[in-house]
Amino acid sequence: MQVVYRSDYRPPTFWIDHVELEFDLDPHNAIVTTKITVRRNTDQPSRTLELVGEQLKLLSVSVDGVALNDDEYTASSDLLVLNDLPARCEVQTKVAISPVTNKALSGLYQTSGNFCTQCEAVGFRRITYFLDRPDVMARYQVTIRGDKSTCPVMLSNGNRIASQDLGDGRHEVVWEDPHVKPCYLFALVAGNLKCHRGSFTTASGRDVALEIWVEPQNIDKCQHALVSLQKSMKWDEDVFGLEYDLDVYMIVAVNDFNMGAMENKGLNVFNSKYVLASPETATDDDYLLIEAVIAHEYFHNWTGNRVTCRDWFQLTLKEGLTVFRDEQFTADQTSAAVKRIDDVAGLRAGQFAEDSGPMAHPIRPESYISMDNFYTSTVYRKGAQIIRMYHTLLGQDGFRRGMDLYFRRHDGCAVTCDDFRQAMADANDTNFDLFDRWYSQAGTPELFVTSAWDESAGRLTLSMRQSYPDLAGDLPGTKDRKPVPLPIRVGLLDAESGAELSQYNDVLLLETESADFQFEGLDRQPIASVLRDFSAPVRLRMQRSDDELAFLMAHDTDAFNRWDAGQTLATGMLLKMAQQAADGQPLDEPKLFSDAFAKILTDDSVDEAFKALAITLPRESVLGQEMDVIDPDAIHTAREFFRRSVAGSHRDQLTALHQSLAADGPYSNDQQSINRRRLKNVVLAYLVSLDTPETDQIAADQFSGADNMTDQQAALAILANSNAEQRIAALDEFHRRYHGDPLVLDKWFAVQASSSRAGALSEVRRLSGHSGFTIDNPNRVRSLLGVFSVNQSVFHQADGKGYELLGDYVLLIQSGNPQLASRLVSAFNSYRRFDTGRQELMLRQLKRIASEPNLCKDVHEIVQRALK
Ligand code: B3K
Ligand code: ZN
Repeated sequence: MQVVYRSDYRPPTFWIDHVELEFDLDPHNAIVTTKITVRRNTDQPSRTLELVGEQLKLLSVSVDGVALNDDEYTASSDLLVLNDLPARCEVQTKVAISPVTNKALSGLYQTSGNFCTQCEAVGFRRITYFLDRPDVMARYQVTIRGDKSTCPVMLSNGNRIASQDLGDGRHEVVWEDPHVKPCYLFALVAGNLKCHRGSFTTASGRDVALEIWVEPQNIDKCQHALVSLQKSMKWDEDVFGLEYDLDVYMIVAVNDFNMGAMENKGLNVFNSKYVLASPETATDDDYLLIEAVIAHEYFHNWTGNRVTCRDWFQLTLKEGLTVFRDEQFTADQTSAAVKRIDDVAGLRAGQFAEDSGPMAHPIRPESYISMDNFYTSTVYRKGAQIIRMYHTLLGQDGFRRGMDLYFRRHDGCAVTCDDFRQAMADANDTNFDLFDRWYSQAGTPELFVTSAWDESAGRLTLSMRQSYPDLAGDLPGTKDRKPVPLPIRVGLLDAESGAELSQYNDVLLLETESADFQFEGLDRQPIASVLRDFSAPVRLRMQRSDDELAFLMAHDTDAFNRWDAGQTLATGMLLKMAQQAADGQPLDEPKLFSDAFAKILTDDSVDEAFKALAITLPRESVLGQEMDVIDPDAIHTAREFFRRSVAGSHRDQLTALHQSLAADGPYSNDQQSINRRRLKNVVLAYLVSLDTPETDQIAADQFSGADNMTDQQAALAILANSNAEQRIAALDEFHRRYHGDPLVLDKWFAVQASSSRAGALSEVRRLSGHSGFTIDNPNRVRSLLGVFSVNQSVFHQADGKGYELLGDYVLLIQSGNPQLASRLVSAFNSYRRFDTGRQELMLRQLKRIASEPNLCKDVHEIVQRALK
C-alpha cells in the first residue's frame, strides 16, 4: 500500500482559483457537476493536471466548454489525468455517487435520512475529482437541488445567495463562500431539520446569525450549545482579538459521525452527542464536553480555516493549537486547576500509552498510509502541550504577540509548524530553534530529579536530567533523539508549616541533557514542588518518600501538584499491593493515603471538584503503564481492595458526606452544584465498594430519586459494577425509560461495558447481539466496544475471549467503516506490555486480522505497525 512521506511534499502543478459545484441530490445516484478554474503554478511548470477521486463514476469531462473524447484524458474511479492543458482554463466534470451506500461516513453520506458531508482529511475526493490537498485554496459557489419533501433544508458554506422552486417537486438553493478555503472545509447538509436561532454582535458591531440545525424532535435540546457558541465567540475576541468573519454561523447535529465534530467554514457538522443536552438526558460531563467541542470548532475558524495546513503532516499546527485554545477557554469558564488535572489525567492515560507503543510518532508525523490514522492524542493532546510550553515561556502577552504576528503573516495561507514557531520567536525577539525537536521526536521524555541539601550554605540543589526510554521496534522519530527544551515550574514549601516560600517560585528551563539548579539563602531544608501545573509533557521521576508525598498532598499551593502528589502516593502503594496480590500475599492497608483522604474531605480551602479528583484513584491502565509487565488481574485486585479499605475506614464520614451532598435542592447547573454532584458520585462509588445491602440501597435510592442524568447515570454505572440485588432492575428500568433516545441508550451500553464484575465479558458479548446494538452507528459501537476495549481487567481476561470479541468486530466493521475499525483495533497496540500468554492471544487476533483478504488500508496500517 502506498506510503506518503512528509519529505515528498511538492507544491501542486496547478492552483484552483474558483470552484462551482452543483449537486442533484438522490440517495442512490447523486450527480455532482464541478467547474474549476485552474491556473498553472509557474513554480512547477507542467501541463498535466492530475485530479484524485475515490469510488467515483465519471460521466463527462470538458475543458473550456468543449467535451473531451475518451482519448483526451485517462480516468479511473480514483484518478483523472488531463494532459496538455493551457496555463489557465476551466475544467468541468460530472460524476455520480451513492450517498445511501456510503457506510464509511466520509464524503457525501446519509444519516437518519438526511444528507451530510465529511471531507477532512481526504473525503472530498469521494464527492468529485479534485486537487484534494489543503494547500489548494479556492472560492466556492455551491448549488444544491433536492426534493422539497425530504430536503426542505439545504445548507452549504458561506451565505445563501439565491433559491428557487424548480416546479417538479424539487427546489434549488445557491450558496457562496467569500473566503478562500481548502476543500476539506467544504460542507453540504440537506434534509428535514429544524433551527434553533440566536445571534451575536461582534466587537466591531457586526450582527451574526447563529443557527443550530437538528432533527425536529431535538429542537428543545439546543440552548446549551447556542450559549456555548456565544461564549466562545466572546472569549476569542477578548483573549485573542479574533472576530468571526461571516454573517451566519451554522451548526448541524447528526447521529452518525466518525468523530466529535468538524469545523467546515461557517457550517460545522457535529456528532449529536456534542450538541444536544437537557438535564434529563445529558450529564454534567456531557454539558462540559459540548461547551468544549463547540469552542474547539469555533476557534478553528482562525486556527485552521483562515490559516490552514500546507500538508497533512502539519496537522498539529491547527489541532495542537486549537486544543490549547479550547483548554484555556474551559479553564476560564470553570476552574483552571480542575481543568488542568482532567487534561493531564487524559494525556497520561491515552497519549503516554500511545507514545510508548507501536503507534508512537512525533506530533508532526513523518509518513502515513491513511491520514485518518493520525488524528491521534499525540497530534492533538501532546501537540497542545507543546503550544502550552511557548505560552509558559512567553507569558500571555508574549504568546499573544506571537499569535498576532502569525495571523499578520499567514492569514489566507496554508503553512507549516515551522512558520508558527518562527512567528512566536520573531514576535518576541527570541529563538525557538530547539523546539523543532518536539516536532520531530517521538516518545515521552523522562525527567529525573534529585535534590541535595547543603545545611551550612543554606542551599538546595535540584539536579535534573532528561532522557527518552527505549521503544521496541524501529519507529520513526526515535533514533538519535536529542534533549528537548523543558520549562519546569518549581516552588519550595517550608517543611514545618507547609507555607509557600514564594520568592523561590520560578520557571526553570532545562535545554540540555542535564543541569543543576540552586536555591540559596534558605533557613532550613524545604520541600520542593517540581513540574507545577504539569509545565512540560514528561514523566517525572523523583525519589520522594511517602511522607513527603503526603506532605505535598496536604500543603502544596499548586493545585495540580497537590493532586499529583496524592496520585503518586497512591500509585506507589497500589503497585506494591499488586505485587503482593500476584505473590498471593496478604495486602497492606493503605494507611497513609487513607489518612490524607480524610483530611482532604474536610479541607475548606478546596472546592468539591478538586476533592473528587483528589480521592479518585489512578486508573487501572495508568497503573499498568508503571509495571514492567502489566498484570491486569493483580492491578484490579489491588485497586478494588484499596478502595474498599479506604471506604471501610471512613464509612461514617462518607455516608454523612453523601447524605449532605444529596440534600441539595432541585437540579441546578451552576458550577458549585456541578462540583458537588461530582464529589457526591465519587463518594457513592466508594460506599458501594463496601458491598453491603445498606450501601447498595443508597445507590438504588439515588438512581430512582434522581432529577437529572448526572446522578442517575452515576448511580446506574455504580450499580452495574456491583453485586447489588438492585442492579438488574435498575438497568431494565433505565432501558425501558430511554431506549428511544439514542444518546441515552449509548449510556446504557457504556455502563455495562465499563463494569468489571465477574462475567462482565460475556455480558458485553451478549449485548453485541442486543436489538439496540448496530455497527452502523459509531457512537453505539464506541459505547459498547470502545468502552469495553479500555476496560483493562475485562478486555485482558486471561483466556483471550475479550481479544476474540474485539477481533470479530474489527473484521465485521472494517469493510464498511475503516476509520471506526482502525480506532478499535488500536486496543491491541499495547500487546508487548503483557505476559507471554496474553501476548500470544493478542498476536493471534492481529494476525487473523492481517490475513483478511480485503483489509482496508486504515486497519492494515495499524496492524502492520503493531506486528513489526
Ligand atoms: N478537524 C476535525 C477532525 C477530522 C478528522 C478526520 N478523520 C475535528 C477537529 O479536530 O476539530
Ligand atoms: Zn480540531
